Amino acid sequence: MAIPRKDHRVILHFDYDCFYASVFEAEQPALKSLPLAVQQKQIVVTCNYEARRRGLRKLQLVKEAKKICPELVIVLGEDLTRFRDASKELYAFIKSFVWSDRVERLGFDEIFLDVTDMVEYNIGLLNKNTLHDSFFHLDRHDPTVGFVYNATQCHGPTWPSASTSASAPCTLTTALTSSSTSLHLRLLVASHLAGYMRSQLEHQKGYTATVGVSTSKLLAKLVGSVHKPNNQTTLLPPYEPAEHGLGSTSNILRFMDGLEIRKVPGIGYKLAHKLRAYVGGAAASGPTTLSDTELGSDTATAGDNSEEVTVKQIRLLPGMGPRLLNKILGGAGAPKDIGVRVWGLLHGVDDSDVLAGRDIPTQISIEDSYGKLTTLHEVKRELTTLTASLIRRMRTDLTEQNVDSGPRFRWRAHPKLLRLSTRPRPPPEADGPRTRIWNRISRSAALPLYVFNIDESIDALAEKLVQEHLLSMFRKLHPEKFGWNLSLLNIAVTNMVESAGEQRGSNGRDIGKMFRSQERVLSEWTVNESGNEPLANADTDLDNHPTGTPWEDGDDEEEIPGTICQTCGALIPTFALVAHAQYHSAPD
Ligand code: TTP
Ligand code: MG
Repeated sequence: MAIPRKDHRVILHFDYDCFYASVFEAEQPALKSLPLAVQQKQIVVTCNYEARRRGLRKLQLVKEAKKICPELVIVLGEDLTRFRDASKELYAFIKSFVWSDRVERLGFDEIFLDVTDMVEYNIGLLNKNTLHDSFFHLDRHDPTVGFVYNATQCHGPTWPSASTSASAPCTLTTALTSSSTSLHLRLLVASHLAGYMRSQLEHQKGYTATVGVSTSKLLAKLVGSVHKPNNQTTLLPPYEPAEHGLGSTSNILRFMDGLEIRKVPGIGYKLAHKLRAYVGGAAASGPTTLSDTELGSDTATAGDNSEEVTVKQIRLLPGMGPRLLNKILGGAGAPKDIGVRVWGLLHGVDDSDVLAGRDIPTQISIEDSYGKLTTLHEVKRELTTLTASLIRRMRTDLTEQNVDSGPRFRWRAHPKLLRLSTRPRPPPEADGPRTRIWNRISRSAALPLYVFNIDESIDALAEKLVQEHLLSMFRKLHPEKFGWNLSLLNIAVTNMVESAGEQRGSNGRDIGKMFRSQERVLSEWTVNESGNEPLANADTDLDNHPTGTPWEDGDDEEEIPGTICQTCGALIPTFALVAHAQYHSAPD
């Protein structure tokens, strides 16, 4: 089956190395030479490379880590403010290099960039006679801004690597003679931009990153992780199989084939489980055909599920294709075209665009986790603390200095809804071994206008919001006087409406009108039940992504932190849940 691709784009993926640890190192450079670990609850969520050299790894018990490295310096990383701030600062820095606004954040420490226009512009200016001494223009309007580079070869490692490659290494000669000439040249030029940006990031900001260069978000992210840390990898063409040849001539297929299926974004815990089980079942019962499978859907859940399975193993199973994948992966809650989508992913297909960055978040949420929260007195105290943080964040992220006459600050956007979520602990016996995430319950209501009063103190506003609104929302969520045992409280403001005409692409709604109608709603004090709200982006399974792309929405990072691990009690940001779950499932 022919799989069409959007190969004309050039996409970079940046992943900062040991991000949380690097944030502390950037604040205190002396830490760089010491083994450094960031602790949340009793877990080392990340550690720097000095610590990794001494045998430490991410997601290790603090106790164990100290045993391995008694001189370990441990810093506390439960307050995410510094990581969020650093992430925003680095995003702005990286964005400043890129011409298009297609710069998308994924979680705190990953960024995708669409640099197609910059690369094409620079290819247009290449001078065949001085390729060794080319100049990469970073500014279309100022020809002096840029850097010198050697356009006869790629910057940094490639996949396949120059030494192991059956195909020729990434040089301009191959770029100009290969059948996929322009693709080769685009990737070669992009690899120099990636190298330059990495060095600027390190020298100007003190952070190192691992970068992937390819034509889609999926491939750029996957190939980037081949050489870690502080390095980059370019996925070389050919990207298409030779016209009459076998699939193995495509470097995309060869690269994808070697990956464990769980590594592929979009194939999350659930899908990987079903695929592994299917492979286990197929191995046990001999070659399987589509009609075998059609005889009984139980095949999909039989078999040994502990084995790692590669993309190649799945792809080459007898009868494998979108139809069989639909049989294996379909079912309640799965998108109808799950088979086609996963078949595409196994072939490295991801047509999703790098999304333009927004500087106004879609929502702001603050939460905390608790070992035990059982009395109304404690709830009120915690709600007040969280609400004060929320209002502080609203003021930081949603206001700007007023250049006109009038008040000193103005709101750039107004959230319309206030949402309170809690997560009650289920009784122990109700909790099967596979339940990794407890459900949240939440209620929403119109956000009262007084919250936007900048002249009022944050503490007074927080007290008022809790007394007049949040406590009553809480009682509606938990009508019983006691007996509930909460593991989490989250307060969020959502349904952001940008102030008229301020933001590019803003639909310029009339805020005054909106608030007048909101007053009416408020006076009736209606509370909307949002029911059992599943954790957003809790896993990377495609069936959690109704849009059909394997990517989280970068703007939704405001939901971070995500959830508490039941096994170790650590607070895990949503984007890190998968890696964290793998940590617990890995044998010691
Ligand atoms: P990662 O990108 O997984 O890790 P990293 O950037 O620390 O290290 P690497 O060099 O291997 O990329 O996660 C980004 C940050 O997310 C990490 O610095 C700490 C945080 N995190 C958690 O808080 N809990 C977790 O379980 C994981 C995996 C990460
Ligand atoms: Mg990282």
